Amino acid sequence: MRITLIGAGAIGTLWAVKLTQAGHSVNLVTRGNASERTLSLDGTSCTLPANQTALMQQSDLWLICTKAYDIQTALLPYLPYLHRDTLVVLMHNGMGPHQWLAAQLSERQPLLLATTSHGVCRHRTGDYQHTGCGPTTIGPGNQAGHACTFVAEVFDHALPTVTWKGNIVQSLWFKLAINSVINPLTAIHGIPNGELLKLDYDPIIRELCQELANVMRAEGIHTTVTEIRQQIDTVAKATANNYSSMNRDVFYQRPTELEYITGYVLQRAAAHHISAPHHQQLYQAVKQGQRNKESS
Ligand code: KPL
Repeated sequence: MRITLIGAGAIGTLWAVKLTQAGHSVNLVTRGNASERTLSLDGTSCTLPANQTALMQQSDLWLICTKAYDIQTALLPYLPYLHRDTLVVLMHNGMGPHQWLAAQLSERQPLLLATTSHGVCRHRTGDYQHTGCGPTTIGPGNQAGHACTFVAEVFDHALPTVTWKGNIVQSLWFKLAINSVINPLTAIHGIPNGELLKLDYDPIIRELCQELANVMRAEGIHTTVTEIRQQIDTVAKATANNYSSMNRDVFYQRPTELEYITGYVLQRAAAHHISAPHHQQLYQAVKQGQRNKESS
């Protein structure tokens, strides 16, 4: 397939390299206007064309891997180069931006939403390392997307496992639940994901899971506290040595995805009149951590 990948950060680099290795023609949209860009993953370099509008127009699929808060700014200048038959796949942490994107596309343009649990870390040299494997789930983000189940097979061939899920919103909620526990806690305490498996963190994680179960059920997701907890523990184990993306963002004083993760949980809790004081505390604590870093 001819693929345009927007957002060659950690997850974007992983997919760009794996899709290229699987035989697809990948071109990138990056900051700046360089006509090519070299990505490095696990010691393997891969030079790909970049910022070439003709390649964007000819693409069968656009894969958007930017941070949630960057989606509008990153996409808006390039939307004129999106062919009406091109499939659009959105893959990011958090929830919210797909509603904006769906409104930009015609109803006939397939939109797919994906969520992935791979761990990738960036070394100071700018090289990326694939530090933890996890499942990827993909499914329809609009009516036209329902006909695109084959995309799961294409992605699965490049970086297994990828499964198709008709009800992708449910998977997005589970990923949101995982991120809303792992990311703020590891950012506040400055720890890798695996530390959360220690008993010290059990009481707060229990409370967070209970609040998540309340909000998710109100959103029509059938789940239990135990199921949410199991998913969090599985990801914490699989990415034990990894620092979460929010941990890195706070550490390097970059913007975080807090609004699209904890912010979204709080927004949906408020909409259902559900109290979520522990998520509220994490929200404030991450904000305070960011302020402290800025002033230090
Ligand atoms: O998605 C992640 C992130 O760091 O944002 C997890 C799965 C928690 C891996 O670190």
